[in-house]
Amino acid sequence: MQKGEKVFVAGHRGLVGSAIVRRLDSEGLGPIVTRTRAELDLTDRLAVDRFFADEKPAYVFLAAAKVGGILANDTYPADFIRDNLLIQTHVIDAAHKSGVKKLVFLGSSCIYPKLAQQPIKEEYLLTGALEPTNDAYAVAKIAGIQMCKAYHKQFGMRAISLMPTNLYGPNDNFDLQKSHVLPALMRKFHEAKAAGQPSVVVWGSGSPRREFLHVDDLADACVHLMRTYESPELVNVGVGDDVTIRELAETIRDVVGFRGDLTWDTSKPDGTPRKLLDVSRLHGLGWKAKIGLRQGVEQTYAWYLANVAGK
Ligand code: GFB
Repeated sequence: MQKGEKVFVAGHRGLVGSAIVRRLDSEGLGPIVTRTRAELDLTDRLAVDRFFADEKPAYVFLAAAKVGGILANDTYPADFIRDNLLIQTHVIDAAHKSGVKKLVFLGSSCIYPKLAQQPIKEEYLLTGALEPTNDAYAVAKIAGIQMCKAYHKQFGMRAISLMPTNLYGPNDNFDLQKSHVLPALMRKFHEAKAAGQPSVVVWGSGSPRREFLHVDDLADACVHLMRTYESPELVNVGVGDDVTIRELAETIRDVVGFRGDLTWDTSKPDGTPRKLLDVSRLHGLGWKAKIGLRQGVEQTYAWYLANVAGK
C-alpha cells in the first residue's frame, strides 16, 4: 500500500472505520474514499457494484457491519445476520470483480465456540457450538471468513480476515441498550456521578472475563497486516490478557471518579464465560498491542467528555 493508491474504508463513521481513517491519515496514505450510508447503501448489491466499477479502489478495509452488545445481538438476531451477510457479500464480490489489490475483512472473537479452550487459537474455529446470545452475528462473520478463503482459492483474490477481540475507543456507540459493556459503563458512571446517584446497575454476575483492545491499536494492526500478511488463514487481533467484568467496572468507575456502589442485575445475560484470544500468530507477524486498558479508558473518557457528554 503506497501513497497515492486509492483506499476504500467501508464504515468510516464507525468505531473501527474512523480509527482506520485516522491511521491512514497519520501516514498520508490514500486518497481515502468513503461513503455515508445515505450515499451508498452497502445492502444494495447494484449500488455497491456501481460504486466499485466507478471508483476502482486499490485497497479495501471492510469495517462496515451491523454491530452491538450482548442485548442487541440477543434481541435483533435477524437484523444482525441479514445486514452483515448482505454487506460483506456485496463488498467482497464487488471488490473481486473490480480487481482490488487486497481487502481486509474484519470479524469478531464471538465466531469461536462458546466453551473453546483458552486462550483461543485460530484453529478452534468451527470446532464447537456457538454462544447463543450472538450466534446469528457469529454465523454471518464466519460466512465472511469462508467467503474470503473461497475467493482466494477459486480466483486468487488477496482477501485477509482479522478477528479482533472486544473493541473500544472514540466514536463508540454509547446507547445504553445497544452498546457494548465498556461504553455503556462509562456513560452510566458519568451520568450517575453528575446526578449524585448512590449506585450504578451493571448487568450479569460480573464474573465473565473479556479482553479489551483499543481501536487505535486495531487500526495499526490492520494497516500492518494489509502490508505484510498474505494468507487466507485468519489472524486473531487482541492484547493477550483479560479482566473480569467486575474489574472492568471498577477501573471505569475509578477513571470517571464515581464514588458510589455497583449493583448487579443478574436478570441480564452473562454471555460467554471467557473469550481470550491467543495472539501468538499476530506476535509472530511482528505486531503487538501498545495501549493498556487503564490508559485506553482514560483516553476514551477524555474523548467522551469532549464529544458526547452533555451534547
Ligand atoms: O460487551 P458486551 O455487550 O458483549 O457484554 P459480549 C460483555 C459482558 O458485560 C456481559 C456485561 O457479561 C454483559 O452482561 N455487562 C455489564 C454489560 N454491564 C453491561 C452493560 O451495561 N452493557 C452491556 N452491553 N454489557 C458481544 C457480542 O458479546 O461482543 C457481539 O454480542 C460482539 O457479537 C461483541 O462479538 C464483541 O462480549 O458478551
